[in-house]
Amino acid sequence: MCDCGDQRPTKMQRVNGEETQDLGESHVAVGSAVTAPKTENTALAGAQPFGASHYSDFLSNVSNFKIIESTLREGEQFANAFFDTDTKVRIAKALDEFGVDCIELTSPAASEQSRKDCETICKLGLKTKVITHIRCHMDDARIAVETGVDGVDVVMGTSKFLREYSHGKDMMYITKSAIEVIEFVKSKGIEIRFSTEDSFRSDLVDLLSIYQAVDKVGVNRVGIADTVGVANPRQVYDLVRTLRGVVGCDIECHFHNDTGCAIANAYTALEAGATHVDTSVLGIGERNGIPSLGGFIARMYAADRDYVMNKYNLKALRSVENLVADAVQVQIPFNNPVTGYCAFTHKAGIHAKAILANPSTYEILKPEDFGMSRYVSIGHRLTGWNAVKSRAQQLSLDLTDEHIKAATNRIKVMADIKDQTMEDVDAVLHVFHRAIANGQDVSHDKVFDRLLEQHNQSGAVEDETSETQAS
Ligand code: HCA
Ligand code: CU
Repeated sequence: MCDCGDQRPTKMQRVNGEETQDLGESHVAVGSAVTAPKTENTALAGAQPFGASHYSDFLSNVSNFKIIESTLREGEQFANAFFDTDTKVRIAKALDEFGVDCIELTSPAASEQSRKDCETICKLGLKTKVITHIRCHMDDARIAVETGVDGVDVVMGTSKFLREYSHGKDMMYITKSAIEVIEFVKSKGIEIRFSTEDSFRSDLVDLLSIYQAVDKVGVNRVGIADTVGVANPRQVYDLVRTLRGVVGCDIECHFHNDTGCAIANAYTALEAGATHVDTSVLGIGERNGIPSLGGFIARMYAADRDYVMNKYNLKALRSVENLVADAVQVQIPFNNPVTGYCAFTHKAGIHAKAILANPSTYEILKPEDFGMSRYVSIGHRLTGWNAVKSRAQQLSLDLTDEHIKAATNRIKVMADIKDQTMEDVDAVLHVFHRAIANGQDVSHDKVFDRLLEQHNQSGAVEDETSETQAS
């Protein structure tokens, strides 16, 4: 199994939520009773803490979009990817379990095994539609329609780069081939999409004329592909909005992430009227890939939590990511949306205080909706007494606010030298608690240092015993 997520710093406390992670011994997992945030009781309860109040375009599909999950097609183009049949089946089932609308598979014309795998996946009886992805060519189309797929995605390069250096065909030839393939696939009762590769470096007039021509012959979707990752959200909005006025069919969008705009572009495309977005798990694909399923889902959740929660099984995200990470031998990125190891960890004292009072203050995603947990990091110089107090309460140590503030100062002094583990923080609290019970004055550095040393030497077990005796 992937060990992603095991690097969690040792100075965190879990403040609520279901425990779903395999935390190491130094990680303190605490029940929700003491610090469960009281969202319902706050003045903000009536507000919509997890949804951005968005004004929207009348064409916007941010609350009505479909995901074409391309881990088994674009993802197979990732440098590290080699999926054997069993792995493909497991990924397909995991994506089905998550609830994506379609999965896209490598062309059956790519290799004999690709063709067989395509047939195998079609026979799994998944709820998700199974689509394959082919060149705009009758030879490929004939093979594709025999595999049992629900849909075929066709693509052909239209930019001058690709027309000149890749296939060498002109727009007339491209349009003619597209219509031939579309009519053939449709005649078999199979869904068909036509996309232009490198759309953002293609001539706008060429693009609109070919999309119009394929729409006229009844294509189910047209696709825009930012093959090289050159587009920015504003360009995306303009192109999709223009296309929306020209065709009646659905619009799919495919964005590469070379300049880090893939998810923003996908979101903007939906705002402009696109209907389908391509993703892959962890964003794997050619070069640095396309929108990650998890990042895209996080973005859409922030726009319309109800739509996303009702449609997708968000708690399955982590396992599908782990499955794919293992298959292509990468770690889950530390800053991954939702599942990155610190995605729900709050550190600064000001943040911790507010989070403990109401998580909506600093969270737009609710970790428990994704089967994740919220953490507060305590043992550092930016810590605050509210977080320390919450930890003392979890340890059932009865300390006044003044004592907690004094303990917090101690923690800061120690954390100025190096970050403190949760055990270090707990030791300070235990020393304070015991000293006060015994009438010792811990405001003297020497007294405190001696007691702390004694505590550390005697060990936590003995401490617990004296704790019970003292109280
Ligand atoms: C590629 C093809 C593609 C196709 C996208 C699509 C792209 O270059 O590998 O079918 O819409 O990025 O253009 O992935
Ligand atoms: Cu691509």
